[in-house]
Amino acid sequence: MPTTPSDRTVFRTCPLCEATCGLEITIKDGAVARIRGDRDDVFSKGFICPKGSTLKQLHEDPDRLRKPLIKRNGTHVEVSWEEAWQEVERGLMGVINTHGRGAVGVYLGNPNAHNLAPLIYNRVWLQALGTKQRFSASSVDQIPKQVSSGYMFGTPATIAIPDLDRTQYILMLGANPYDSNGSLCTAPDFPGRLEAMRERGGKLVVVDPRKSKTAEHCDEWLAIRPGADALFLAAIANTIFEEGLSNVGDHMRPNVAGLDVLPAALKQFTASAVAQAVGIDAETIKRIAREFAAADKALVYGRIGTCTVSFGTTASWLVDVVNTVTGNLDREGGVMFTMPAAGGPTTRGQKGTGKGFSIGRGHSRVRKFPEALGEYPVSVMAEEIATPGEGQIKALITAGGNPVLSTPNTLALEESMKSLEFMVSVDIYLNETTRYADVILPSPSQLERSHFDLVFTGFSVRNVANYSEPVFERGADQPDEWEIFLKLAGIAQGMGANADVSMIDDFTLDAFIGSIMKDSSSPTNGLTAEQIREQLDATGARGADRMLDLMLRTGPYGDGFGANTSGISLAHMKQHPHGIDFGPLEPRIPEVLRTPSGKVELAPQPLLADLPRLAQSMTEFNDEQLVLVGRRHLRSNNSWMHNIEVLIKGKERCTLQMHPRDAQRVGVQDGSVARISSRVGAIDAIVELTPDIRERVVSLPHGWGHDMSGTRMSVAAKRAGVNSNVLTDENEMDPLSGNSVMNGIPVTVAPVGV
Ligand SMILES: Nc1nc2c(c(=O)[nH]1)N[C@H]1C(S)=C(S)[C@@H](COP(=O)(O)OP(=O)(O)OC[C@H]3O[C@@H](n4cnc5c(=O)[nH]c(N)nc54)[C@H](O)[C@@H]3O)O[C@H]1N2
Ligand SMILES: Nc1nc2c(c(=O)[nH]1)N[C@H]1C(S)=C(S)[C@@H](COP(=O)(O)OP(=O)(O)OC[C@H]3O[C@@H](n4cnc5c(=O)[nH]c(N)nc54)[C@H](O)[C@@H]3O)O[C@H]1N2
Ligand code: SF4
Ligand SMILES: [Mo]
Repeated sequence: MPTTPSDRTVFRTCPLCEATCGLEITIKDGAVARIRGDRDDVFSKGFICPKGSTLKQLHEDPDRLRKPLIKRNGTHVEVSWEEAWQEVERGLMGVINTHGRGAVGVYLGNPNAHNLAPLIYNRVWLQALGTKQRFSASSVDQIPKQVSSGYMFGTPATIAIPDLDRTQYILMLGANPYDSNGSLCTAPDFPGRLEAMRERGGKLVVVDPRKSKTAEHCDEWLAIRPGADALFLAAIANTIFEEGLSNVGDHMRPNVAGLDVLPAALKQFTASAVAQAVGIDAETIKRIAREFAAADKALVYGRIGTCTVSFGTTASWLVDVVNTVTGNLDREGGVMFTMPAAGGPTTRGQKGTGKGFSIGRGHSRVRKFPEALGEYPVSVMAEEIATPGEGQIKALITAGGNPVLSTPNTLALEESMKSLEFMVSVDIYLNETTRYADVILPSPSQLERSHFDLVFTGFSVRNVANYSEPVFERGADQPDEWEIFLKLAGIAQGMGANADVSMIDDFTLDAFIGSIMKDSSSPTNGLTAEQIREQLDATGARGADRMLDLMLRTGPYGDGFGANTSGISLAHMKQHPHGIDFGPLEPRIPEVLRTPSGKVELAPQPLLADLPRLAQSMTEFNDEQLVLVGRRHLRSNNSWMHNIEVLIKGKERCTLQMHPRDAQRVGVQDGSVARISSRVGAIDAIVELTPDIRERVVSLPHGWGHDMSGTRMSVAAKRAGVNSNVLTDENEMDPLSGNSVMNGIPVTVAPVGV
């Protein structure tokens, strides 16, 4: 723990989104006086968005939990940590002893990906629990991209990242980085980087049913029909093949497999065959294909809008197919692979080949959906809780997640949650989800913990690393987040509420050292496990920091415990509060691959096998049907930054955007309240007319609906908005990954009170 003189300036990475901006935080009289962008940050160079400075308000938010809560007679009351842990032991072990370990369900939410301790320790308590009923926000987000990348490159962490700063042509689908600041492409000041590309003569094409803020700043906007990106990309690839424009490049030629079967597999997806279903005319599709193939350095980038649809995995695959067949995979200005400082699946083990990737190690109990990445789709969570029988979920643990607002068919999920025998949440608020918890365990504030972006240093547009020490000391009895997770692990192992977390931590570390020693590619300078342990302990670090030190030192830029004297360690990172820049991305194929063939698999069998379904979608669309898509706003963050007054004030944001002609057809007016209904539910929202949206498409943001009883978010409750996931349908999924369909939901819109 650093000591905390009352006046000082510290530097820290913002943990709120994937952009990982550097912050300069001025402390006066022991409190945050100001937060602004860190101009010396090696990556963000002073860029910040309106959310970054609100870490002050978040830290000071009186509604943020500082003590554990236990539900007594329907009301949450503050208790000591000791009491909370005893309750967790009683409740959790009660369920495990009666119904078995398979009766415990787990849901992990998005903030886990931005938080060092859970990234290291979640697997420890999950292993201790020994349940297969695992769910996460991945299956309402990026899992299709991970599945397609797993098939193509060998691991689900091997994701090809846009080389934004050197490209000359971006075909962007279903992403709006002007509001989201980017995803699966860590690039602080993403908008600035796009503008720089256009200034150097590059072209930005945005494919989005809505004229998003990014589309307002592009060279060409294509208003695609929701869900049709896979067809669009198939036709782009088809045109490239048909017109002889394919060229994978000399560097890639020996490293790709499946190129021979692709042209035939995609033969039926001609521009004219898909045009109607896609909603973009054939000539435009062909022109974009030609432009893309002719561009000096070009890349396709697809995100949420391409993933949370029923062809999510197919679209994600075709993104990389188009990149590869135009010679833009693994080359400057195309898509490339980041080299993460703390190492990971793309740096460890044998280089250039591996076990490859598959799904389906087990199936969900009720709907028999295949496992992917060690979890089941969150779309099946409610039925796993609600359906009686062996393996039914009776206890639920949520950590950093708000599935009630974030996952499909809220009403069904909530109904199921009422039947749980026990629920515990690790969270910082009493919100729509945690109100169901019997025990809520608060994480320390974002400013009371160390930070290192284990995930996003693997997906960034430059090779960078940045470590932040805690700004403030934790409150007297507030455990660190890793201690919370290891206590959970101890309890799940039957060690009880008094489980010794430092002992479990030592044990976990020793196991990790053991696995690194087994990996001959890890530099350990010939030391024994004991010597490594001694060196790590000598720094005084424990928990997440000590584990991070081990990862950094044995990572690709590490000091290897002396093997590389100019290499990095945690101590080294602490001397660089503005981060370290290891330079632009460099070609990594074939070394990065972990496929059994040692090649990029351009035509994975599961994707070829699903092409008939894609072909069917060319004819199965309904031009009359209104469909709902989502959107994000810069001043919001999924469901949970809505209790910050400075972010939430101003114009109402939770509105139903709609084309004036659609409004006329259904009889609603600008500013009036409309009822939106889907197969599973109905909500009322204020209509906002705009010509900047494709006809028959309406848009509503997610993460709202804060007017539920029993929560403690006083600011959010005043600007509640409505929950769009009352409308999303748990039966609509991407069959290849289990991802929920969150975009393109069939709805009707009608005036309220008529
Ligand atoms: N309709 C629709 N639904 C969507 C989407 C969409 O586009 N449309 N997007 C989806 C996407 S991409 C995502 S990622 C998911 C997000 O889904 P979730 O992760 O389930 O939801 P969040 O809103 O991120 O909720 C984060 C929770 O973590 C808590 N929290 C915040 N910081 C911390 C912390 O440091 N520690 C702990 N322990 N808890 C913390 C918050 O209080 C909140 O309860 O939503 C998905 N839902
Ligand atoms: N301010 C803010 N920033 C965030 C978040 C936030 O909630 N608020 N959430 C964070 C998270 S968890 C994530 S995953 C990222 C997501 O980051 P992005 O992927 O950039 O997500 P969005 O901003 O929702 O942009 C998705 C776009 O897809 C469009 N779209 C919808 N359906 C389709 C379709 O079928 N095809 C195509 N081509 N487009 C479609 C929508 O109109 C929308 O403009 O943002 C992160 N950053
Ligand atoms: S863009 Fe993201 S990382 Fe940067 S300040 Fe905003 S919320 Fe934080
Ligand atoms: Mo997300």
